[in-house]
Amino acid sequence: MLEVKPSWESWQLLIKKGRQVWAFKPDSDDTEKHLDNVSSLTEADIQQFSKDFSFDSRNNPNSGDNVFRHQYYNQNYKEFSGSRPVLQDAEQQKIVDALINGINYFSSLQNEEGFWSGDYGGPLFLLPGLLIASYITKEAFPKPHQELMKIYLFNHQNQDGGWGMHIEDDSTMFGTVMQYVSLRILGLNKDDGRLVQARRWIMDHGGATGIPSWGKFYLATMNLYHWDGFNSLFPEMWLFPKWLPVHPWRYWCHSRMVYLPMAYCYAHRIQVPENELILSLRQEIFIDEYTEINWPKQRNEVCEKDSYTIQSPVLKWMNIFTNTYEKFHSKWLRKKALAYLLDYIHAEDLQTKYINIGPVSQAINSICIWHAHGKDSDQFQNHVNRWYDYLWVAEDGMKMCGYNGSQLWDVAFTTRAILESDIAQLFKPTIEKSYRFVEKMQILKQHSTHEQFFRHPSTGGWPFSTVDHSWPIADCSAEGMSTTLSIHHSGIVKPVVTEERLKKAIDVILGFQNKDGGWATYELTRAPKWLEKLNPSEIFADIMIDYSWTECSSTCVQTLMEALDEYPGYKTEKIHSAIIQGLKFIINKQKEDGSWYAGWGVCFTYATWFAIETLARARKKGLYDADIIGQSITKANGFLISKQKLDGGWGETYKSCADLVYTEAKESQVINTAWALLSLMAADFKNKQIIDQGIHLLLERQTELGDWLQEGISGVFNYNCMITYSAYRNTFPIWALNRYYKLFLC
Ligand code: LAN
Repeated sequence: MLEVKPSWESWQLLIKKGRQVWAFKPDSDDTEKHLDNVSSLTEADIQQFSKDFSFDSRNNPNSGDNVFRHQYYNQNYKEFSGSRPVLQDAEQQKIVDALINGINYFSSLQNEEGFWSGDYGGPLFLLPGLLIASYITKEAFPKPHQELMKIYLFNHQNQDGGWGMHIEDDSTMFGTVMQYVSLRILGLNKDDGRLVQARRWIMDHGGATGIPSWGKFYLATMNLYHWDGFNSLFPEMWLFPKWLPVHPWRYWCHSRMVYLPMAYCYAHRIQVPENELILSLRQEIFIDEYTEINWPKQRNEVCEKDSYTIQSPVLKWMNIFTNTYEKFHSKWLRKKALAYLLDYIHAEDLQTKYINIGPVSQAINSICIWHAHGKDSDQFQNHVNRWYDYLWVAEDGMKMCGYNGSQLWDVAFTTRAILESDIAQLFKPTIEKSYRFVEKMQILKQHSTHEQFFRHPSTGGWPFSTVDHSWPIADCSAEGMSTTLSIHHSGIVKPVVTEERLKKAIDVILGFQNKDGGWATYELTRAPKWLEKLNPSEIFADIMIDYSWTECSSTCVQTLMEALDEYPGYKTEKIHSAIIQGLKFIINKQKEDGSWYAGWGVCFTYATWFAIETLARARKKGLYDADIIGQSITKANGFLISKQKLDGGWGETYKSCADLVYTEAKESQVINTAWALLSLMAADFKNKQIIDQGIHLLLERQTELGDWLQEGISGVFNYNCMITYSAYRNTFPIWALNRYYKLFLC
């Protein structure tokens, strides 16, 4: 049995159709009733919370997802009772045993619906956004949630008193001021020693005037920053003709869906009325007297700890224009633009069943809907209901996740990892459950407002999380399809996903290919690269348009290769040419040292795995010039070997992503090791000793239960913010061991 601390037990994860919400002492397992019993928190409960959720982030700021894992393990774990392959060689037997234990352990965490829940935290600016929304709308979180949020925020305070943008980050003004304000909203006294220390950090770094623009926005809604200190968001640009390259329909959907409600709040100058807390906070976070601050001068002030991208001259000029327009704007046009923004938010709400595309837009949309329809409106209450889809409880407290989960993504990878060899036949129930889930998550219809609001065709695609979220993503669609096919081929289930549905998936994947031959995330690239010059965020790079990525392109090419085999005769020429263009794109992205840079994982080992896997498959199928592929793979192998550590493993830190250079972690990391091993094995790398050393590290690091410990963070977005993928520590070591088993042991 694993230890479940007393107060962990009072939190239960409720599941429905992929939805996952944590409920405090729930009366039933109905997700809709997760708030029914939350008033029963006692003083003793609170004390127990602070004992049971004490967490030392100096050791490792990444929690191990133990609240969920220990509960599930205790409820579901069964000794493996199937017939294990028996090998002559004791060392080899250890590898098979590690593989079986790894799958057996992880299967115990799969729920009845067939997916793996998990922590998807990491960024530290999300929870504050939601707390600010809850403060403005006076829709407070229940006490138990508030207590656990406080614990989380303190658990991630850095030694210097500040907070970073994500859990591994050094302190920044954005991180520090946002957590500081959050803690004050949650009722902490300003004289609390930890807040005093945080204030010192803020003052030592120039005060909150230098918070980056997203922070300025949140502070403005809190009446802690004058709206004059914020560059205009020019809501009228939504009324531009669609052919203009700067029309926001062309932005990357996440930027579009964040700047949309931000523009609404800006135009209405939404702000909470002054009150005691606000007046006090104004004295706590600024160096100068609040009323004396020259606000327009602060618009472009950014603390140097935060500055990641620098404002371009084009953006500066545009700001001068839009800020001037703001002074004289036409009331009629403004009204029209605001009506349009609200219609758009309504459509997004209906399309996503109020989940919304992501955590930032969910919180800001909630504010807009509250402003437009009031606290008691169904629309607002539906939003509030979905706030809980983003919250997660782990041993470091309650956090807000980067999405409403990574359900489909994790099922796809994990299932494919198990299906890598015949070992899967020993885990039929796991695969059957996965199949049920993947089948249910395919997007089969789209909302009537889809086209009107610039959505890319969805039907046949798969999302990253759940079908209710319903934004399909290029590589998630490909993963969904590949997983379905792999399960069909295993013979473990009776197929129910029809040929027609899979052909729709192929169409979706084809429809996502860009002119440059690659694949982006949710949509096609809709505007030229120079639009990036208008990126106003200061803290993220490449957020303006949806770019083609090595990882997304690789997955799509792999799935299209499978489609060729599966449905010979179906759009063969088109698929063939899409594959060739895709391969060219991938080869062109290879760096001089043989590696690929990743946009969504940490980092070079991640993208290199995707690329090699794809190129090696293309080589086997004879789909591309063998010499060119051969050279590329040889170079990539050279890169990987050069990065192997003395203990046989590989390890990168998040700095690889932010600095764009390979940054070695002090210790090897099992996830990086698994990616490197998967690549080398896919490439038929001949020096087996190197592979053996890596496999040895995976075995050494495996716990007795068959788990691996959580090490460094492994996901990223927009180069500069990191995000947790809690399933990766199991999925990828399992996958690497299983490939080794297939190639060398059976
Ligand atoms: C994700 C999560 C999944 C990820 C993959 C599918 C892994 C990737 O291959 C493509 C990009 C995608 C879909 C992705 C894009 C950016 C997201 C949505 C996230 C990292 C999860 C959270 C992040 C989102 C932008 C966070 C909110 C912050 C903003 C800057 C708006």
